[in-house]
Amino acid sequence: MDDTFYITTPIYYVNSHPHIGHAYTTVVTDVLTRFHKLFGADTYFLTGTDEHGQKIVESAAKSGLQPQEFVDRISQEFREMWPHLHIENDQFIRTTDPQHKACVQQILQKIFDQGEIYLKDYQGLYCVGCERFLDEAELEDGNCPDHQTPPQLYKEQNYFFRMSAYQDWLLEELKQNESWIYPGRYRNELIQFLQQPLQDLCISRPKRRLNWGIELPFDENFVTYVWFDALLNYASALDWPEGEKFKKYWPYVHHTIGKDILKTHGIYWPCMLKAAGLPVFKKLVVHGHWIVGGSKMSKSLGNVVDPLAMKDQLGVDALRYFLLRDMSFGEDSNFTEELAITRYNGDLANNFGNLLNRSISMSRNSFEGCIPPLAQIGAEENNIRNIFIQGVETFQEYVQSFQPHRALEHVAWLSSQVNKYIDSCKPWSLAKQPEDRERLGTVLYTALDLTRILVGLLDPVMPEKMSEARKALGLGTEKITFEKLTPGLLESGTEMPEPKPLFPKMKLSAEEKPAEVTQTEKKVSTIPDEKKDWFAFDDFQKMELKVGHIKTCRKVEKSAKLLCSEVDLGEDRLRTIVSGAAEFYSAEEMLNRRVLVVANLKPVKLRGEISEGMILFSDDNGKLVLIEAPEGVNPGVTVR
Ligand code: ME8
Repeated sequence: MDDTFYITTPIYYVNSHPHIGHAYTTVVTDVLTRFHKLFGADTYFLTGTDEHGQKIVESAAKSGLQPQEFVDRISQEFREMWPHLHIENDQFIRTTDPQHKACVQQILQKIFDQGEIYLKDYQGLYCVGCERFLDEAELEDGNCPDHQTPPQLYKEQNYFFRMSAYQDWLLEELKQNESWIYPGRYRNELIQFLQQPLQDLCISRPKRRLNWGIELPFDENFVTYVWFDALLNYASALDWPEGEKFKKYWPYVHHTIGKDILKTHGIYWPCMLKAAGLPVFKKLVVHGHWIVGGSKMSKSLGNVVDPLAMKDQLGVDALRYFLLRDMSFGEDSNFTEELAITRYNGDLANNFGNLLNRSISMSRNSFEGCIPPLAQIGAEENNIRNIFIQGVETFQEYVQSFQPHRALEHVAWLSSQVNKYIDSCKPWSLAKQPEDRERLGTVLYTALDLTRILVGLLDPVMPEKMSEARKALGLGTEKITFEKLTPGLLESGTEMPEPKPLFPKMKLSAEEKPAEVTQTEKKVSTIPDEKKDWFAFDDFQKMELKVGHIKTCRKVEKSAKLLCSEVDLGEDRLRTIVSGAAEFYSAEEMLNRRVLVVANLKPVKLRGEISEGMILFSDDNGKLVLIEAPEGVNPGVTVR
């Protein structure tokens, strides 16, 4: 194992809020960093945000903000999210950082001076979601396969990087270096892709179409293509070319990415590095996607899971554990609240948590609150100690081969071995016979000692919970070093405080509150800064929501915003309801719509009109869209 380890996450687009997919990549990267630290490596962990390009400009415009203000805001959300998830990154880079921009320009100039960038007329199909030109062959029914939208046809003059010149070299590298891309099937995918001629890469956008980007150093009429800009963050963050960090960490660079950006990282990036005269990355580590409700999470599908909501429900460390344990690295995996809670109850509450709790309780009860003395160890102790010595090695191998799910599966297995050992030695029976006291001490010592090793192995995944576990074992707050993860090093006689369950069993809220489960899964991330101000179901019951039918509608005089509607709610009269939607809907457009109405809102007077209820709209950063009731539902029907 190298004693230096540099690892990066993708830098995330700031066109939408952080979701559980971003959280997964960042948690995996954090955990891998912490493990390498545990194994004694000097580590560096980089994450950040990708802030240029057409997608960002379009999102900023939708929010009614200037691009800079918009990216500042969302980038801050990512930055603030990570400590909530116990992420300890060494650096957070933004592609709008001046130092990054200078680095991009310097590298572009270098490649341009080498004659590997040229200008030509171009026509291509551009997917804004992917921020790249697509080949015709990639389209499915004329749509981008990832975004299900048709690409836009652009005809323009642009600068191109002679990527095709690197095809043979890249193919050879991929064939020679079997462990370069992990898991191997992604390497095969890249090799397969390179069976077709590699096209040169369009690396500019004319400013008249897009001016939110890094200006090309050799032509002020163009900005840099967002992927060419973004990929270079991995080097610019280390102060390429002369920075100390660059010299120290670059030879050990590992990139963690989702499979959606395999091509940019596995094709564009090595070619760019080669052209810039930089050594290529050491390893590209590719994971699959979290699937929610049968599809990859996406804002447009409305199936985005908010990491903070999930963290509030499960606890941060248990969420981290679930993410790592349940996704076989490289494969897609389903995300449901039910799976998360089942995993929590199985591995954490029933297996590991129970082991910790019962070992401490039994020891405290029989040995005056202290870790028992270790007497003669027998065949059972030797056996389980050997399992652990081998187990720690196996665990390390899994981590170093980027199989965190396997590593955690192995810990769960080790934990169940100790539980079995306790069950077979029956300390509760030994406690009844004074002549078995030495044996009792040995059994309980062994259980506690091996639990200590598990705590050390789980610390990178659940740092806060394992700090509590160390305190519970009387070990103090200091982390257990890797050399100490071997049996027999627990100190007898150490006092242990009364244990509190570390992972109290959780109820599946699906059994009790099915509506809430669906809501959590389908919720669009809102990233609240503070804990949510939840209100009880009984309070919700107080609200009368009804289907209404708009019979008349007019603009309220001398008001730019207000519309006044007469609404049929299935009562013997029509209600007058005032809405602040005149900027988005004309009175004619409102007429005859079936809408959702809060029917028991206290009447108020607005600009002289009495309003007896509220018509519901979605409010997308100030843009109101009417929420309509389904066809065929009669006025007055209750909504819940
Ligand atoms: O692609 N499951 O940014 P991005 C698992 N800016 N991981 C997921 C996921 C899901 N459903 N959805 C997203 C970009 N991710 C570029 C990267 S790097 C130089 C530029 C994670 O905000 C996963 O790591 O679209 C994926 O590769 C990344 O977020 C895409 O983030």
